[in-house]
Amino acid sequence: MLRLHHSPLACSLASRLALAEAGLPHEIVVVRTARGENRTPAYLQVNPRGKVPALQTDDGVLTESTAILPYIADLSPGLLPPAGGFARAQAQAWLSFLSSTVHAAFTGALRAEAFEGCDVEAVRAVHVARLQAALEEIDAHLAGRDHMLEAFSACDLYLLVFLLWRGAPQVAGRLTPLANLDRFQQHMLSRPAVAAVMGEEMKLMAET
Ligand SMILES: N[C@@H](CCC(=O)N[C@@H](CS)C(=O)NCC(=O)O)C(=O)O
Repeated sequence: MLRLHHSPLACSLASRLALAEAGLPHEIVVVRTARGENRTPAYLQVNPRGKVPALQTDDGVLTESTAILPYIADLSPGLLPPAGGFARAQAQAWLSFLSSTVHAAFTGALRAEAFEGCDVEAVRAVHVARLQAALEEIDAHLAGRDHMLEAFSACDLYLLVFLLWRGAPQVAGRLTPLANLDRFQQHMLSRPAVAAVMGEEMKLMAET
């Protein structure tokens, strides 16, 4: 049985959505980072980095969204192009961009106070600018298309999570609205599996 360690609306949501879209049997273990549950000795045994997602498999624990998403896709063909070809490499390039550029910019913008000894507003402004540039690039890519790749994929699920983060109070009103991203977000939220997971996420958030 796959067990996903997940915090509500965190980046681990992409892995949760992928498991749901894949229709794979799995269990969600809620680790609320806002309550420090990712720093408990028990969780550090699962992931010594104290981060979500962590996916427990029969072969061991897998961390990092850019590894977990392809792992899930390979268990249930259809979520990414087949491994070994150029299309899969292109998908991997988008996953890497989302992780190393979009997620990193969000981290700086949402948690600017974590940059010790730096001016919080200056840190936030730099990261919001990087975020805006990255989102504009993806918005341009989505012009005239419904998906990041030729068809629906795990890349879309990963992107959706970051689009949802645009509503966080630290960045709300500081990012220029982008029409293709907004259209994409609505389209993704209308997928039945995504809508079902988002309903569960809202319940978890209400309990947080
Ligand atoms: N590169 C990792 C990043 C994981 C990550 O930063 N997770 C955040 C939630 S979005 C987390 O666990 N934060 C808790 C903390 O840093 O205390 C991935 O993509 O899986």
